[in-house]
Amino acid sequence: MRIGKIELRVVDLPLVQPFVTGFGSLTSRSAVVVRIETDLGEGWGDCGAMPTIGYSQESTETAFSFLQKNSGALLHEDLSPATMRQHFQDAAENPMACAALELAMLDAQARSQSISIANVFSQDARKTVPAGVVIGLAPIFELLQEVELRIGEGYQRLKIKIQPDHDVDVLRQIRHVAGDAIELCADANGAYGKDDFKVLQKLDEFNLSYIEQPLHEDFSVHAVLAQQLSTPLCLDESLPTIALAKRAIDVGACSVICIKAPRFGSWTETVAFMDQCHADNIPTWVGGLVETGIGRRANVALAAHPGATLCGDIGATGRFFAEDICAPLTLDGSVIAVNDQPGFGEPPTKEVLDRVTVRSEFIA
Ligand code: OSB
Ligand code: MG
Repeated sequence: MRIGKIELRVVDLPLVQPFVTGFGSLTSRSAVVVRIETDLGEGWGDCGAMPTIGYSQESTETAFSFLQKNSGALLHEDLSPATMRQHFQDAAENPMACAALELAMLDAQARSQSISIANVFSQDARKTVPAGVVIGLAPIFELLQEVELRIGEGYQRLKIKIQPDHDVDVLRQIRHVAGDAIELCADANGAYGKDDFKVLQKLDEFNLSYIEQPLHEDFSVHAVLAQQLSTPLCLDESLPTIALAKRAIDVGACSVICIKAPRFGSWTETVAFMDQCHADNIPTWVGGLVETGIGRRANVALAAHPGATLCGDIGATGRFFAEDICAPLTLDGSVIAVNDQPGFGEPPTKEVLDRVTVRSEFIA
């Protein structure tokens, strides 16, 4: 494929309610959106980089300036989504920016071949994926209300953000309200350290599917913790590359993998990794980065891969945004339908996209 033009935008979408994690309170999501015009047609991608650094070393600003500076090298070259990466030298610092470009190329290619993104990722893609949602940090009274709301909406699995002094008692009350049939897991975003094993052991009683990123420590400390818990460990921030994800499994630092293709820097390499995890019986699930409708659709398509054996952070787009750049994704009972139209299906709504764009640039 040959790219003739690249349109970079920063969009800013207000959240319906603040999303509070250990990284802070997110009240609006600024994100980079990429549109390419190619000899095969148009393609869209969005960038997982968060508005500020914290979750990773990339931000909306660093991703935008990386793409502004470097994506011109792609113009008019004969490229595939895989060979595109050879044009980037400093890509190690900008995995999410690269993944956004790759996604746009995959979308253009899929649209031109009338294949859905889910079928690009797997010929055996599921038709629906289970719906899971993340519940941020909040006072216990609000949390319990949100737990009831989400269960009523149909979610099968709730991921509860935890941190020191917001853990054992919170999960006990949530398990009580949610009942035993709901899948629960906890995400600490690395809030605990090597002296906190005792409190983490207390979480074993709540029958969590896994504890995600409990520690800010290295693999060896996670491996020791894993030995002392009956609850499986899952890593997120500690796995910035696929190579590190493989190593984490090998050294026993975790037994479950949180898949975020933008964090790994490539959608196609992530699919190959999921094929391998599936063959090796390593459970994985697809996480989110509060993406726009483009990235959310890509996440749904990835969650349709047979290697995504656990329910992920795959929820309705209205959970974060009253208005998104794409048509909303909604729950159908307790699942979300996987798009079967070419590429992502219906592209972003031009009128909304223009209204929420705060910065744009054409590379041609
Ligand atoms: O740790 O999984 C995380 C959002 C931004 C950065 C890190 C994380 C998250 C979430 C949100 O938990 C998940 C979602 O997008 O639904
Ligand atoms: Mg996480």
